Amino acid sequence: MNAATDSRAARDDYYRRIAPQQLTPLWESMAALVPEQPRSPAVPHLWRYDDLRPALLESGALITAREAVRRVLILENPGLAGSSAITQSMYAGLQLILPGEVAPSHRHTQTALRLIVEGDGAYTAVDGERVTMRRGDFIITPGWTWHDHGSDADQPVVWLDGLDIPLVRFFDCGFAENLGTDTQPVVRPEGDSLARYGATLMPLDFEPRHAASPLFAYPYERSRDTLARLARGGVPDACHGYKLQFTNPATGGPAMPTIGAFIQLLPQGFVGAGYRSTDGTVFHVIEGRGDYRLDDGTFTFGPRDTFVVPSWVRHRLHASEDTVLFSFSDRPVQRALSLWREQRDA
Ligand code: 1HN
Repeated sequence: MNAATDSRAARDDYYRRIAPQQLTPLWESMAALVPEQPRSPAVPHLWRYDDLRPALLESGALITAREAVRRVLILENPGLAGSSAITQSMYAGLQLILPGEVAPSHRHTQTALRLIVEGDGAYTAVDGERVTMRRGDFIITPGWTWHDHGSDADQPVVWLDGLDIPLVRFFDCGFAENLGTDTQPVVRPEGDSLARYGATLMPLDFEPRHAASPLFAYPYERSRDTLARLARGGVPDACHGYKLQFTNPATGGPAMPTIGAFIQLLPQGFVGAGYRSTDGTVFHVIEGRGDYRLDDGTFTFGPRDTFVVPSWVRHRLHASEDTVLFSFSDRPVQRALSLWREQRDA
């Protein structure tokens, strides 16, 4: 027996003997515990809306929104099977509500966002105010605020949900409760928060009720117009085209404390430079077509598709038409903890 096999056998024997004491040797796992750079188990993936839409609509005949509480198909990352996660920290799903249905009021410590994918005329109520949802609108549900959804539309309405579920699970700080009624009392008229907080004006007596934006609905009409004006007036970023962050107007910071949300315009013919960042990011195509190129493959996207780029995976965005992408990630958390990094090829 040579020295190497002898030490291997001796070490394995040692590991077996210490295991019952819940002890393991750091030197066997050090490189994996402290990698030289992120190597996410999450993988890039694209969900083509036209392909999944039949299954989503079929769920409408299987269960009501009331029985389901939320009738959602989870977009689970193929590299994170069983976790209900699309990145290590974020959850995403597509929610269906049919004409006349109600998704009953509840609240939880998880923060949620919605991006309306298909159909106009459903509504969501958040913290005493109702807003009608239209395609492309961005809506937030701050943690621990009552929220319920309903639909007066004459067709199915679908939106993308993004929540910080894996992050809250990691910290073991999830709480939830049902209001016990379908809908919460609506105490302010529709459009109230947009008027108060969405017009570069703030009430003098404004006191934050939580860390998230007091403006809870960001109409697509406005963000689309802003992007169009930016594109007329300036030069696109080499990696991102024209990209903006949804902000909390009271702070200028991100709209939610745990989730960063962004919207960007890639003009027709845009060929983005390589980019990677430590915040694994979920993209949703509001309009347009293009592809994102990875070092080892290309995904082609069209309207209403959703795709994910994990942490530190280099990618380049190309647009064959004027394209508007919505995206979200855990960037505010990483930045608050001084962990966030990015690398640009240009
Ligand atoms: C939730 O409350 C909603 O309010 C959507 O629409 C998805 C996933 C897990 C837990 C709560 C919603 C959710 C959720």
